[in-house]
This record gives sequence, C-alpha cells and structure tokens, in this order.
Amino acid sequence: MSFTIPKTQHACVFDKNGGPIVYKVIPVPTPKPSEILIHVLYSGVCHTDLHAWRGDWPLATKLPLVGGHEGAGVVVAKGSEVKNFEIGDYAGIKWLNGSCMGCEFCMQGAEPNCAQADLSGYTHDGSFQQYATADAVQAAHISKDTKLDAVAPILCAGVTVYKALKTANLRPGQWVAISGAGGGLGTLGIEYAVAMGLRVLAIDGGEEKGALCKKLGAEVYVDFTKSKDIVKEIQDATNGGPHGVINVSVSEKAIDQSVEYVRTLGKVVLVGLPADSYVKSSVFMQVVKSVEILGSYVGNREDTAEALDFFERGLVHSPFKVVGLSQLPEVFKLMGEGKILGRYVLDTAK
Ligand code: 8ID
Ligand code: ZN
Ligand code: ZN
Repeated sequence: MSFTIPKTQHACVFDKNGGPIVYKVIPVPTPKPSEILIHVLYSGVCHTDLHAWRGDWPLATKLPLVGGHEGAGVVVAKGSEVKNFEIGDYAGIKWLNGSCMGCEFCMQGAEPNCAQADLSGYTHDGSFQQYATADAVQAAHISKDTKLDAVAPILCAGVTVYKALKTANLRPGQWVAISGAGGGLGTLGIEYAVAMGLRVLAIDGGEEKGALCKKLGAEVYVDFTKSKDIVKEIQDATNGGPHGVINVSVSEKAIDQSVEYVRTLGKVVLVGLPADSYVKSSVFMQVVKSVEILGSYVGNREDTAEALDFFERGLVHSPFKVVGLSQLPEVFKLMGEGKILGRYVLDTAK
C-alpha cells in the first residue's frame, strides 16, 4: 500500500501563547527515522490544548505551535527504523509523543514521567493538522474498522481517566466521585468506572450535564452551582463519602472539597490541572482519616492498549460532536466557559 503525500496541508497554528489561532496552509512534516507520518483524520480537543494555547502552566510550549494530542488517522509514511507499524495501519497520536526509554522512570513503564518527555501539541507539533509525526514506539495502535472520530477522545481523555481509576485502586461496588463529570475526561470517567463495577457519583454544573451524567450511568448527580453544602450532600448520598475521587475539573476549590468529602481511608486522585493551584488538606484530618492524595498523569503504552480495548468492546463510547478543524477557536471559547458536554472532535478536512 502506498499513499501520495502532499507537500502542504491545513493546520491551526499560533505564534504566541494567547495570540490568534490561524487556520492556514503549512508544509507537511517529514518523519525522522524513528517516526511515522500519520494522516490525521480526526482530533479531539482536550482542555490541555486550551492550557497550552493560554500558556498557563509552569512549562513552556514550543512556538509557533500546532496543538492537539487526540489524533486518529492512517500511517502514510514511516522512517527507516520503524518496525511496529505498516503503511495503511490505523494509528493514534497521544500526549506522550516520545520519551528517552533509558531513564529509571521509562524503565518502569512510567514513560509520561520521563524528564525528556516529548509532548504532542506542546513540545512537538500535534494533531490540529492533517499530517503529523509521531514516535513509532509511543504511537497508539488502533484496530482496523475502528471509527476514527469516536476513538479520538480515548487517546487522551480515555487513557487518562482509565489510568486514574486504576490509581484509585477501588473494588467493584465501591463509590467513586467524579468531579468535572460532564466534560471530556469526566464523561469517559463515568463510563470506565461503570464498566469496572464501581458506583458513580457525578459532580458538575447545570441540568444538561446532570442528565448526560445520569444517562452514562452515574447513580447520583450533584450540581456544584446549586448545592448549599456540597461536602454533606456527597457524604449523605454515599453513606459516609466516596471511597475514591477522580478530580477532572479545572477548579482548585473542587479539589479542596474532595479532600473533605472523601471517605476515611479514601483516595483522592488529582488529574485536572487548574493553573497556579495547590491542594489544601488539614494535616490532622488527613492523618486521622488516613486519606491518600495521588497524582495521575495520562497513561503508559499498556494503559493505552487497555483503554482502547474497553472502547473496541463497546464498553465506553464518549459523547462527542464533530466540527471542522477551522472551528478550533470557537471550541476553545465554549470550553473556557464550561459549556461543552463531553468532547468536541475536529474533522481535519474542514
Ligand atoms: O494526565 C492528566 N493529568 C491530564 C490529562 C488530560 C487532561 C489532565 N488533563 C486536565 C486538563 O488539562 C484539564 O485541566 O484535566 C482537566 C480537564 O480536562 P477536560 O476533561 O478536557 O476538560 P473539560 O471538558 O473542559 O471538562 C472540565 C469540566 O469540569 C467542570 C466543567 O463544568 C467541565 O464540565 N467543572 C469546573 I471548570 N469547575 C467545577 C467544579 N467546581 C467543575 N465540576 C465540578 N465542580
Ligand atoms: Zn489531553
Ligand atoms: Zn526516560
């Protein structure tokens, strides 16, 4: 199989953080010997892409930058060293584009924690373009016949919440609270949690998000915009507090509340990355309740394969809406206002 690769393509590019996002024609990149070139057909838009554009984290992005790290497409070229992909295979671009593979963290399969991690849509041009390069070792393998628009959100949101649920180490029948449940990570978090046999309490704002969370399998929905005493409401609904909390909101306050309402011996997992934030935990309460606060950062290759397997078996199917790549600025606006239900997926042909 061979493909004709154009010299130029459409992409969304910005030259400075917070500056204009321009939909324009740029050159198609050439893969290094260790990389594949993916014709990206669809890309999810993660809230991380909004952080990257704003530049609100203590880690600089490359500039100019093509964002995006939930890209699904077809391998159209490969470097001379690539052994694990063939031309025509389906492949996914994820947040971790490549790592050193030699440090103590890479050796343990904690590749996202590598100090030399190369990040799609952050330090490496990502999936908001029609053709993108990806390190062949880290690129995701997607089975043929998979719907590429539907699978795109799994590549970051799905992998991340799946790994966060593994980090919480809960047993079937236990309660998990998902804070930020109506967004991209949260909706998938509900579905993975249900598939893992957990009871889900969803927290987000507004009736539409509540209806969606319930439809996806949450038993209880708590509306943070209406609740008078959120800690009490959550503890009452779960008979003493959830055994675990997956924090995927972009709110420092929501994270602080989760440390309060979590059950004794519970696990608070931090995933959402609000800018300039700290977790506030009463040392006395944390000791007496023996609560664990844990960070969880995307997932490794094994987590990716497992998260994709749940998708391919039909256990999770993120609610998503497809719009054209050129619509990225509008998607960012809606995301910043907290108005997105599930995920927006960009069709790179439009
Ligand atoms: O590896 C990681 N740790 C990782 C991977 C991927 C994404 C971390 N993230 C981070 C993103 O950078 C972002 O900070 O997770 C966060 C959520 O990403 P997302 O799911 O892509 O964002 P979204 O679709 O905008 O959803 C966020 C939801 O949080 C709700 C919003 O209403 C929205 O539905 N929310 C907010 I903002 N404040 C809330 C509050 N106080 C809240 N929900 C409950 N309580
Ligand atoms: Zn992401
Ligand atoms: Zn490393």
